[in-house]
Parts: sequence; structure tokens; C-alpha cells
Amino acid sequence: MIKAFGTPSLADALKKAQKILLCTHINPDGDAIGSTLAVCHALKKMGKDAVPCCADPVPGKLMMLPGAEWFKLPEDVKEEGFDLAFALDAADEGRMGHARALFEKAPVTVQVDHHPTNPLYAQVNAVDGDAAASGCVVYRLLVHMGMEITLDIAKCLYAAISTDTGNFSFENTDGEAFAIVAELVRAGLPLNEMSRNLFLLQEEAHIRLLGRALNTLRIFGHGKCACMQLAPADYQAAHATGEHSDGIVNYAMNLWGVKMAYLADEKEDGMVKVSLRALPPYNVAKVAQKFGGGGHVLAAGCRYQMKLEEMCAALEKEMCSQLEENK
Ligand SMILES: [Mn+2]
Repeated sequence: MIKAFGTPSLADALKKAQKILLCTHINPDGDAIGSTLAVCHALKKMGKDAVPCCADPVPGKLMMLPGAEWFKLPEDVKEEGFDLAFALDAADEGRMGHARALFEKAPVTVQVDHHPTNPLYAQVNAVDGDAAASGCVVYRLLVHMGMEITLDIAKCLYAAISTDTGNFSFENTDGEAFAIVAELVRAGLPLNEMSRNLFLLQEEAHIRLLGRALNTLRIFGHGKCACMQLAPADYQAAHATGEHSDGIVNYAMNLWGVKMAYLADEKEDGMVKVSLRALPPYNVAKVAQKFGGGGHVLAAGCRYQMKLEEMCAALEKEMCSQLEENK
């Protein structure tokens, strides 16, 4: 169920302010952009001047959200005299990058967030470490303020909640996330079109690069490990750049029976960038550490100077000893 969430001081601060700056975190994701734009739409409906700001541009996939073109880089925010600055989905002040200075200049600061480590850096903090997304906390705030969930707001909150929950598949996906999306659908959310845009559509360069990687798929460790590799020639053939390899390692990881996988990606400078994935009880952070990298137990990476084939052999040796350790 949707949690009752009394934020009278936040609602009060918003009602009193006229010129409001909305800041979110660097390398913005769907929750950052979606939560910020949902609040922006609501504030504009209340007759406020609201300016959304981010130190990095809005990613291409999120440009379809209504109001995405309102976003400004901090250096382009010319307006002075904001009465209030609002931070969204920023786990600490540093996450705002160089938008932080603008945030701190405002006489009143408020924030909405869902990171449990948030140090409550604003004057008014609506932070719930149990919420699946900042978008869930924004939804509670809008309902608390008696705001109508318009179609534009519904699209933005859907982007926020669906991306932060991995399209409703991560551990953080809770009843509230589904309950809110039920309300968004009632508000007219075009679910099929939105989910296709966010989760299915890919650039041609990504699909062509994936094709090259799939051709190198190898299974080892008695079916428990899988790997793929890419080299500069693959990027040239696919007209791809570094960002187009995002997610490719998952195709090796998502094979039946596979417990650990890697993608070894040779770069122009002779370094090999490695992405590693695992299922419990295996630990690929340990594998990455052998090559000066790190990360999480189930998702790690490293960059190492070595010939591609030698790197693959070395990784496989480490992964096989992970298999032995967890027999
Ligand atoms: Mn988030």
C-alpha cells in the first residue's frame, strides 16, 4: 500500500516559495530526471517558476519525458534570487556536482531522496531509505499536497519508479511501487509505449556490437562460467563507442546453468576493460581485485594492461578457483 507520508514542512516551504530551483545528481538516471520533472510539473501547475538543473545533460532515452527540454546546466542558470532550492534523488550534496553551489546559495533548501546513507543535508528532508525510488516519495508528497496526478506527472513518475526497480524486478520492488503505478495507469499512463521506450529500444550500434560479442561466446568451468570478448575492430565494424557495450555481459550471465560471466573489452591503448557478474555464493569482486579492480560481490570490474587472450586465460583461472572455493 502507499505509505502515509506527512511532510507538512516541505509542503509549506513549497507553498511559500515562488522561484524554485530543482537539482538532481550527476550522470542522471530515470529516477533523477523523472522525480525532478514530476515536481517541476506540479510546481508549474501551482503557478511557480520552477527551473530543473543538472550538471550533466539528460540521457537520450529520457528526452521523451514531458518537460525534459526544460533542464539547464548549472552554467546556463542565469536567474538569480531563487527563494528555494530542491534536491531530488541526490544521496549527498556532492552528488549534485557543480549544481551544488546553486543549491547551497538558496535561503531555503529541501530534498526528497531514498538513499539510506543520506546525511539529511537540506533544511527540510523528506528522505525514506525504504522507498523503492525517489519517485515514490515524490508521489506521496504530491498526494499529501492534494495535487492532481496529471498525465505528464504520471509519465515522469513511471520513468522514475520503473527504472530504479529494474522494470519492477530488483529486490527493492515493493507493494508501494506497484500501488503507485496502478494509480499512474488510472491517470492514463501509456504503459506499453513508455516501457518499450525505456526498456526495449536500442541503438543500432549496440545491437551490432552485441552481435559481434555473441559470436565469441564461450562456456567453461563445466557449464558454470561464460565469457565474451570485444576488440577495437568490433567497435569500428559496429560504428559503436564505449557506452554501446553497456549490458552486453548480461547475455553471457543469463545462460541456463551459468553462475559467473565476464566480458573482456580490449581498448585502443592496450588496456583490457573487464565486466564481471555472478550469482550467490560466488564472488567476482575477488576476481576483479586480482587485477587491480573492485566493485560488488555480484557485479565487479577492472582495467588491466595485458594482451586480450592472456587476460582471458588469467580471468578463467581466477574464476575456476572461485568455483573450487565454493564447492
Ligand atoms: Mn533513485
